[in-house]
Amino acid sequence: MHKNPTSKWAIITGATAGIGWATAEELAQAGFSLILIGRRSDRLKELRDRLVKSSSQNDRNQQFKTVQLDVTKKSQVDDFVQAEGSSLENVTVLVNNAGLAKGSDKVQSAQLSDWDAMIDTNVKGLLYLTRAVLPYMVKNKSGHIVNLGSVAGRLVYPGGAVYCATKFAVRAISEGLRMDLAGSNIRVTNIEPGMVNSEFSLVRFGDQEKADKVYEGMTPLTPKDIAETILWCVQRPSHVNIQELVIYPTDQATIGQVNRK
Ligand code: NDP
Ligand code: 8X3
Repeated sequence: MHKNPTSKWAIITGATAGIGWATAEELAQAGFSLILIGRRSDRLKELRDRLVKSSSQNDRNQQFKTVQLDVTKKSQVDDFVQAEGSSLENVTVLVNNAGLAKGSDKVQSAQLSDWDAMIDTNVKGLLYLTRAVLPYMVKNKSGHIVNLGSVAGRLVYPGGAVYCATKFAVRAISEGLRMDLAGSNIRVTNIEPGMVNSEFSLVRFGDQEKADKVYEGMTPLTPKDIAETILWCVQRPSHVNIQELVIYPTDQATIGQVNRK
């Protein structure tokens, strides 16, 4: 793949913010070389620079590669696979994190473009990357797919029909993958967080004030909380597969029930 690679390579989609960024930092700290995917090239560069700096301080033989890519664009995923070629054999972990909610309108008044964005990113993008990387993992008889589901993949709330549907889909895909991959020694984990203070609500509402209100008076999870959880799942012995992991802030009992000061 690259000169003097470490044996552990992970791909993280949506590495330019929030959970993906924090996961890159955790995995790098644990010695992984990384392929970092996202649409914002300035953020990818900033993240790479940070990782390179801290890894050289640790004197580690790690590599960090950035790929500006929109996971909803199959042609871009194809180009990525083509460019990487058989070097994808070195990838042991795929973190399918890129995802978003757009709006919270009722079905009868929602924007169709919001639905397209959520379905294309959260479901189709996840599938494109998974399909691209899996054959190499199957050949190696080893690998770990970590999907970012959500508590919204277990419960539906008003104004969340389509976002929830995409996360229910992530859960179904994770379960189906485990069945299809039985005997392949490949693990599939579905991480299902509650409220995490990232750019998620800003992207959803397009308004910082509205986004801040979501977490007002309560203590949400941080992206680092989720990243540490992902690393823990990945670091279990290979015979242990954390299939699903639901993680809420202590201040959130369930969707819609939040303790606010
Ligand atoms: P952020 O908005 O902070 O980060 C989302 C990331 O996804 C960004 O790096 C963004 O990068 C990337 N992304 C979005 N669309 C695309 C695309 N088409 N192609 C490539 N990358 C894309 O949100 P979070 O970190 O909170 O979200 C990460 C995941 O966690 C999502 O799947 C989300 O649904 C899930 N989740 C979040 C929760 C929360 O409360 N925050 C709770 C439960 C689950 P860029 O814009 O540069 O492409
Ligand atoms: C994000 C969690 O409750 O905002 O997946 O839908 S929620």
